[in-house]
Amino acid sequence: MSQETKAALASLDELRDWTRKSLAGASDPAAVANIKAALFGRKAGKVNDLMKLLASLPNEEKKTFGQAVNTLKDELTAMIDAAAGALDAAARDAALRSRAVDITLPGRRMHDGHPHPLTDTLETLTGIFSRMGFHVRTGPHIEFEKYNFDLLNIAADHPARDMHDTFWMWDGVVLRTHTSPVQIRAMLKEKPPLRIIAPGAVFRCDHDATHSPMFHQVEGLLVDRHVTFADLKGTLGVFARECFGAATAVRFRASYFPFTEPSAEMDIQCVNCGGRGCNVCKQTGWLEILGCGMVHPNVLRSCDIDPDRYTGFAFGMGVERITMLRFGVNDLRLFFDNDLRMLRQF
Ligand code: 2NL
Repeated sequence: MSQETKAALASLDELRDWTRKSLAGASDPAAVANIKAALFGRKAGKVNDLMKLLASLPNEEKKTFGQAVNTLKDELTAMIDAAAGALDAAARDAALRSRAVDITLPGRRMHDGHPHPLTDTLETLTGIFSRMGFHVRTGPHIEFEKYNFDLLNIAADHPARDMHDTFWMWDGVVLRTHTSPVQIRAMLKEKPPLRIIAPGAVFRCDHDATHSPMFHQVEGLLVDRHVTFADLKGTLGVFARECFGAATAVRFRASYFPFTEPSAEMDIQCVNCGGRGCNVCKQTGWLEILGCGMVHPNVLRSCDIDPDRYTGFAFGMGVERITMLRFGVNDLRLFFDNDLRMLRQF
């Protein structure tokens, strides 16, 4: 092999070494691009310069050298691609690392929403009576004095008016003090047989540890032919067992309401002590949970229902009181503070 060809082949090795070193020192894609241009640039490229050597070589050795140049070209291209690829991967790696999320950190706790305990009780109570065939009826919070008092056998000079510390809106218009007007409206509009349940907010001008100016009631009314006090006791006994458990004992005590005669209050065996006596039931073993009675003939008459043909029973209960018993809450005001530390316990 001629001296010229040996020298030419040696310059190929030099170029390979130069490329390797240059690429090793290249720290970004631009540096790699510069090296590529220095090798393959159309005018000043080192690989093009090699081809110029070809002319000076003996003819029979040109093929060997030409093949060696082609092999080198492939090698250099591969080296450049590898270097560019490595820099690319490193850049991508760095970018990902800078945005890294520590998946071992604890997540942020999501709190599920749920109905307010009073809503839960309201729905439980209306659910029980709905399944017994009562229809839910609602009415306005602002009521006529007539529907809230007069038609309920509570005359203007009736002492029972003082029992209800009434918010007066205008002459003859009040914030309803009970949900009875809903049932009055039902009796005036829909004729017997009637089975309705009236849940909702009511208002009394009274505010202390055991009274809120706005609270909730569920009242019920059933009017039909031949309805007796036995129907009342049976229905409310079923209700007590559905609401407080199948083993719940009930008792009825005589009471007074102007809109019912006779009237009674229903107690259940204390949910806290089972009747043995504790501070929840004030050592009596019993808890009062509702008032009830046979609808007063005057009330039926004032709604154009003939008391000689129809009789009925009615009842009313405080939703806050029942919620306190169900969940063991001892202060009514906790229901209205909307303190999440309280509400999340349900
Ligand atoms: C109580 C007592 C009661 C009624 C509500 C009623 C309604 C009509 C006719 C007759 Cl339209 N009565 N409602 C009857 C007896 C008792 O509520 O302690 N509530 C919290």
